[in-house]
Amino acid sequence: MYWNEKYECMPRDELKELQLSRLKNTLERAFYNVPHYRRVMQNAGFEPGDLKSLEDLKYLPFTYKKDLRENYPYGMFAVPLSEVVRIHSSSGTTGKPTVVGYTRSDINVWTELMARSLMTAGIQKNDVIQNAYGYGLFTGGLGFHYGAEKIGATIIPISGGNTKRQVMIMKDYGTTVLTCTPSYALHISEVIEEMGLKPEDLNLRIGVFGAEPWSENMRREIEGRLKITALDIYGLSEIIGPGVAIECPHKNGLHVQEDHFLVEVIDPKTGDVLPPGEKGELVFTSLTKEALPIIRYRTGDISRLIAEPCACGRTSVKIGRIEGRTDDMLIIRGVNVFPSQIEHVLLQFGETEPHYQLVVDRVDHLDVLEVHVEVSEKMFFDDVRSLEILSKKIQNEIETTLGISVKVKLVEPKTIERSEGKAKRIIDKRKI
Ligand code: DLL
Repeated sequence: MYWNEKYECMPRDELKELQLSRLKNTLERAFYNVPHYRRVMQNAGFEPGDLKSLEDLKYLPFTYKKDLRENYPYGMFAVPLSEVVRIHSSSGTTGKPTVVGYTRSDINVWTELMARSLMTAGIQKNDVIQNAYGYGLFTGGLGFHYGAEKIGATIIPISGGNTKRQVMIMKDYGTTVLTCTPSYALHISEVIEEMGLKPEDLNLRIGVFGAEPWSENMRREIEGRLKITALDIYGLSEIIGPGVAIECPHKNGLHVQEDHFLVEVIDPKTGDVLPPGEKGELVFTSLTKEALPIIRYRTGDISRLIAEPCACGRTSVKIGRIEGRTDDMLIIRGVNVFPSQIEHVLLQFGETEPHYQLVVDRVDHLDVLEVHVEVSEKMFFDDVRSLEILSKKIQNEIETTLGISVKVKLVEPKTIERSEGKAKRIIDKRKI
């Protein structure tokens, strides 16, 4: 079942022509409306008119998360704010978030892509979708919401959290599709058991999970516990949100919505474009976005291109499951966290030393982040009460910055292992 067969199954020659003409428009839009793009393109000696074929894309400079940060909040927008109908944002590398904007047409495109994605996953008009992705600045909640309404399915905009209520609603409202992060799906499956229910007591049949890394093992676990088909969805705010790529039930890679995004895989060290099959960093270029055109965006996500035709009939190239990141970004309960954000907070406190470690674990399938930080010699001999107050203060500050709960553990001076090279700041005990 296709939502838009014309584009989902477009012959590749035709698709390439469409991509080229859309790419030309995007370059012009960016060059003439975004000072950052004009500057970097001029520095690279490449102007929009120089683009003759899709292969010329490799001459264009990359765009990085830091470019969005440096142009915070609206400097990368190619339209006046009066044309922007929605803002979303995600975590930045040091405190400042990345702000993304959408024109009415961008929202329509996103909705179309989410409608296609849901249909690709096998979801139909008569499904009842329980959307447990967070609603708000995060793109997950609203992205799924509008796509589900578009295909005429029934959406339950429950957002994340309050798991017992999730289960109760799942049972009482006859939910057939669950959308959330894969770790939350596992947690929900446990609570279902704790509440004395079995998958057979529910109507669930499909899950669409993403926003964080997961594995084939985790898929098997979720499918076994919930008795559903679990499919992977990929996206990022800078490109549009969820719906950049989605698995079909053949479970052999995620179809990229190539009429709206160009995908490349590059060697993260040299920047060279790699052929299909080779592992590297995903780089996306938007083809139709108005408010925030984005050229060769370095996602930091590691994957590979799968060019073989898919049995589902869609002609798009696919990407393999995300296998890791090129940087130290952690995803904790679906929220992107950079260690530098935490360091930034810690350095504001004179009572601590700049030696810290982030210990991440999964307890009952939920991510737990513990920040271990050394206190100064002087502080260490203070009374327990002042240490407690300090720990609480740090915890509050980090929680305000990251928007997720953390535990703070103050440790004795000189107990965090010193390194002679790159500091080992992260101990990730999660098994995915
Ligand atoms: O996580 C958008 C999204 C929402 C995708 C709901 C899927 C479902 P950001 O908050 O900007 O956007 O985070 C983007 O999350 O660069 C990846 O590192 C990671 N990510 C997203 N989907 C997957 C996935 C949303 N399926 C960052 N597998 C990306 C692994 C994923 N990592």
